[in-house]
Amino acid sequence: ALQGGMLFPKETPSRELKVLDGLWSFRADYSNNRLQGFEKQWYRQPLRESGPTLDMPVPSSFNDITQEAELRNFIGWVWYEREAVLPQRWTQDTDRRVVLRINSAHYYAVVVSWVNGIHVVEHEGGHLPFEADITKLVQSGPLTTFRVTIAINNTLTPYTLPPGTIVYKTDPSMYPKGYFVQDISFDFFNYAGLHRSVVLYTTPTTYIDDITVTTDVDRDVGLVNYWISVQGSDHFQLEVRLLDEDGKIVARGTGNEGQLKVPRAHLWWPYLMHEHPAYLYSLEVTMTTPESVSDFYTLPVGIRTVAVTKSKFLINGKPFYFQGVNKHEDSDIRGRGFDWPLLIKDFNLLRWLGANSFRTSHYPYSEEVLQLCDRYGIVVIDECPGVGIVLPQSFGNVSLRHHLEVMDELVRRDKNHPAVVMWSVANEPVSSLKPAGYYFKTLIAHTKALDPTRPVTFVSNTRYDADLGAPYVDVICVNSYLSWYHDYGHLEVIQLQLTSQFENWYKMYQKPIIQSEYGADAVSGLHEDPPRMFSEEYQTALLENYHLILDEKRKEYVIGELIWNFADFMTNQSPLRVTGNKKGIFTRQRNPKMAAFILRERYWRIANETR
Ligand code: BDP
Repeated sequence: ALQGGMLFPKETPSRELKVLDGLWSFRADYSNNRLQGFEKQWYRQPLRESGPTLDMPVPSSFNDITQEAELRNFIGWVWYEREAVLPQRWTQDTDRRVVLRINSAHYYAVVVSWVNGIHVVEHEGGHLPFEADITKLVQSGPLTTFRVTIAINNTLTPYTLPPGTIVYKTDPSMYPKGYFVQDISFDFFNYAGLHRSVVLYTTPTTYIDDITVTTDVDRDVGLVNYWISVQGSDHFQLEVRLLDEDGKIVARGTGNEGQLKVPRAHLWWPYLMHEHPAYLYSLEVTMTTPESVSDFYTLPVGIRTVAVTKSKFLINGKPFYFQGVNKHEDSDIRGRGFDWPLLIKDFNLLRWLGANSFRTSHYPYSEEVLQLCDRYGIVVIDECPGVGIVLPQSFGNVSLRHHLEVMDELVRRDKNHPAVVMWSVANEPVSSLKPAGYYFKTLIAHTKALDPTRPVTFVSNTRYDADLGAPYVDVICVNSYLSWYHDYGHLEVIQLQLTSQFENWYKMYQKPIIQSEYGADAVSGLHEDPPRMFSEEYQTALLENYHLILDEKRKEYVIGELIWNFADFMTNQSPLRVTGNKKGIFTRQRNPKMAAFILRERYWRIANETR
């Protein structure tokens, strides 16, 4: 079980925040064993004293920043360092806690972080935040300038999420001595670095550590259940107030847990499903102690329900159809690094498209993304980094234990977002392997225990009658690439094959189905009529064939369609990929291909039908 909460760090009247974005000093450790940084203790002194450094922007992947192919493809430890100047009151007032938070250090990362050369925290896993309480360190002397050093390793093993393997090439007639490459079974570039902000923030010494909110609806009364944990002292009082969008108090409560009742509640509705979608209340939590310490934290709350029947996905009791996309955190130069302009552009494109949902393929996205989904009413299938699970070892106990922990961390971080309506524990695992039954049974049961309010799934490309994990999911998510990876060039088989696909799965499991991926590569600007693979016409024609069958089956038990992919994205180099995966309906620079207009027309038509 995890210790402590992971509330999004923000300024409140009792909390300060210092964002350490900008230029950091950087060095990749090219020594043969990649361990020179540890052996020579680079963290003891400013990094520039142990050798040359690069200027590295944070947040960003490091891979595409320089002109060095060696750095783009680097595997091993990289070192980041910068100084932070702290206000005197942070280092002198002992009624304050100072916390270092790393929002993500990608990819697989054992992050070792030091403050002034003193080890403070390690973490495994590239997409979820972790923290260290550094109060003692910053309050131990007269210093107000601190050096933060972070070492990140992007090596994947069969036991990391996602998994990978290092392959040593030992034939001296073909490869230099010590040569190795990383083998991965997932289709996106293994970007690495400090992909999200590193921040310092303060709380009082007795503080609100975590808040959990679940919601329900009883006729027109909204029910908001809350649990609050406080750390630092046993003597405190808690008050909660729920405010509507006009700032009017609609309910009050006291104590660690309780239920707030909101008469005539405004429900949180998805985009396009209601004239006022995404209604958010604010839960203001106030903690006070007899010594008159106070802490304040405000959480946005969307009141909504989620339920799954044999053939429907219900939000607030009404059937919801996922018309949306799969995404990646991916763009030119910054790789997987967080970027506000890109983010807002993507949301504007989603709304232009009439998309009401996306899946966070194939890893948890930044918290800012989910906050915007809450505000815009974009529904999210929240996926953990369980992608490329194909090796038998990756279904063993070591992997399972780590996977359970990642779900602990994911649910802890994202549990309060109304936009998140379902967890996805994996993408395209080889779920026909014998241990997959136990693996998914355990993983899904664990996730449901962590969060009994949301359905759980994983995304399958296994045959319906060979999938040992499917019995445990609430919703069947199927990927298929008809007339792309099979019968390529033969658009005429799609309708028949897709019909069989849906009917087989439904007959076997009697659960609602999402077409969780489908698509075709198209090189923007490549035109061919009659359509040929890789042209925009082929991509469009393929989608149109899928849509004919989706239109039939969505009247029955198909509850969604998520195109692969929202935008072109970078992958490893391979003869299958023309500088990356080109299945985007937008280019990597977010310009529309023909397919974007087809989908736009379709999504708005479906929205208008059901409104
Ligand atoms: C699916 C994967 C996705 C790939 C896609 C493709 O889930 O990550 O990018 O195929 O090959 O199998 O385009």
